[in-house]
Amino acid sequence: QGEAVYLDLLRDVLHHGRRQPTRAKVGGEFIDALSVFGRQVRYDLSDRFPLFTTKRVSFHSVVHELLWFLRGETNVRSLQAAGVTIWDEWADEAGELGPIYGRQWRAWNGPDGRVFDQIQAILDGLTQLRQDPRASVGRRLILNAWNVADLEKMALPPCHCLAQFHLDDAGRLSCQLYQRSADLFLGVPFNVASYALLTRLIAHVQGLEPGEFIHTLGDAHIYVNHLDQVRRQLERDPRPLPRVTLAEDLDPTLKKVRREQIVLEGYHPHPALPGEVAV
Ligand code: UFP
Repeated sequence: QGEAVYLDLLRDVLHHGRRQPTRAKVGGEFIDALSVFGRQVRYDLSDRFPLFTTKRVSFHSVVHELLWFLRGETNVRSLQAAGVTIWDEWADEAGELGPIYGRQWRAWNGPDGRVFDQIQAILDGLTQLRQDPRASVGRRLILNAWNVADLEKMALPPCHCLAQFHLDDAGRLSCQLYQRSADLFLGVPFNVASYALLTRLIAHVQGLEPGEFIHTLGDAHIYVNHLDQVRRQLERDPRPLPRVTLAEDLDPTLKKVRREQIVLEGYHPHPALPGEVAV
């Protein structure tokens, strides 16, 4: 059961995390967090989907945000039109977030004026690799959002910085993410679902089976204003994970995937546990 490993991590940080000051604020005041440094959690993607059940996670928001990244967008207006407000705190008056994930994934600007579409490069790399398992891209399928030259223009430096994809000899596609900073209560359930879905989408358009999502965490923390909710969440019994099915005719570039082409089934979570986000 995939969710148990996440709950173990929550318990680990609740019991062994060191209380640290942070730069983040809640209600205008600095907030501390219980924090550990360096953890790794694995989720099997071959059957069920890791959308956690011990509190409701908004799959709607996960899907819209990921499709927005995949379209290369960095303005919150189209997310807001879909009822998704998760990026609003960081946007300027025009709704802009600067060159965050969408820009880096789809249009990383090279120093010589060339523009790099990292998602398309991964799709093309997998196409090559399916034809030739010795293709040189085999261990180089990297999606990197940490563009040092652009960091100061971003509303928030990337938390999920770098992902590597991996195709095994059985045709299974796995993904390992390095997340430098992880808000375990609010951010991580979302991040896990998002990368699980990205892996499923890439596997689907390449005719591959989904393998594992491996989540490697730098600073893994629980903000102290979330401790009561975390204790309540840990008292709940996880339920069977849901399933996600994808339409057969997804856009092979993943730029024009539509919300209704991604269907969640069998999701019966415990009620939501609201918590205020540290900004
Ligand atoms: N955070 C996540 N996941 C995300 C995201 C943000 O956990 O996808 F965008 C959290 C981590 C941290 C804060 O609590 O947001 C970012 O702050 P900092 O840049 O100081 O690490």
